Amino acid sequence: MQGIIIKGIAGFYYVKVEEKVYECKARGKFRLGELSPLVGDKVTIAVKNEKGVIEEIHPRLNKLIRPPVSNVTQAFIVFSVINPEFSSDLLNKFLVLCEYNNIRVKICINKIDLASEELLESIKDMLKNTGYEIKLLNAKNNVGIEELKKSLKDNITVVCGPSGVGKSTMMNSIAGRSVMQTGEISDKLKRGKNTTRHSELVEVEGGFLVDTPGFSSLDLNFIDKNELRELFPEFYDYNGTCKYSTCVHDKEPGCAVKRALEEGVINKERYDFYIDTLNKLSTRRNYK
Ligand SMILES: Nc1nc2c(ncn2[C@@H]2O[C@H](COP(=O)(O)OP(=O)(O)O)[C@@H](O)[C@H]2O)c(=O)[nH]1
Ligand SMILES: [Mg+2]
Ligand SMILES: [Zn+2]
Repeated sequence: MQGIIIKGIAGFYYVKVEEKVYECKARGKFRLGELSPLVGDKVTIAVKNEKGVIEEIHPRLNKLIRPPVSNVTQAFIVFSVINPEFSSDLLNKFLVLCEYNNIRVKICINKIDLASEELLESIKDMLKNTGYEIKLLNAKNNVGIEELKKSLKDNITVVCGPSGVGKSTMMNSIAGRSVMQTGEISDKLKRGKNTTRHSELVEVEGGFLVDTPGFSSLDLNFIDKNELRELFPEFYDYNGTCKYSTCVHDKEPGCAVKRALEEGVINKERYDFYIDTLNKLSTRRNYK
């Protein structure tokens, strides 16, 4: 039978096959080898007396480290306008990570009940010509939730962003039931109780949602500096139009990206973030 791993706890994997969930062990070869099962994996299992064994792990589309989940196709990157304050640097890091893993993105700006128009305009301006979708939400009052729901079908969607922005509130609104604990206290408890948090796929609207722990920093150190330019969608239009094909859009003459920057077509904050990241990757001192 073929199914998907929705949860893993203490050596057991819970594999959903159509409407049924089977508790499975992994075959020995997976425990010894490099490849061990991950939540999100599509697997082939053999079942005997209701007990399953994972026989095969199907090729992965991608593999995230934090949270440990595979085959993620979509990300809701959640920030709040305030409490905690919006960080364009952290948003840009999330965007680069999603590009790297080929994950479609919806940027969710939450707590718009507390919003200043000015901030929203500046976020939109920063992301002009990137193609990223921006959704404005008031998760606590179900504003903007319906549209997100419609995009879940057939996707594994991670909900990521800093702690306290409203990810759990949003997931509960989307699911229409309490699938996640919300509020500061639960976050503190979670951190205290389980240092190793397991991820879990929650089935909603014909797709799966995954919660992630709140990040206050992200590591981009593993990215090849020569590939970084491919992770900025607003540069795509200029592929092959710089004077040098190896142009990393930094100090080279005849750079089409820099021209677009000067013309205001590419946003300066995004470009500066790109150069800053490029420089950090070039020196590679544990870039955090
Ligand atoms: N004002 C306002 N508060 C919100 C909204 N969404 C969530 N919150 C509050 O923000 C706090 C953190 O929410 P939570 O979902 O636990 O955030 P998480 O850490 O990202 O999972 C809670 O007190 C929520 O009630 C919103 O749209 N507006
Ligand atoms: Mg939470
Ligand atoms: Zn260039």
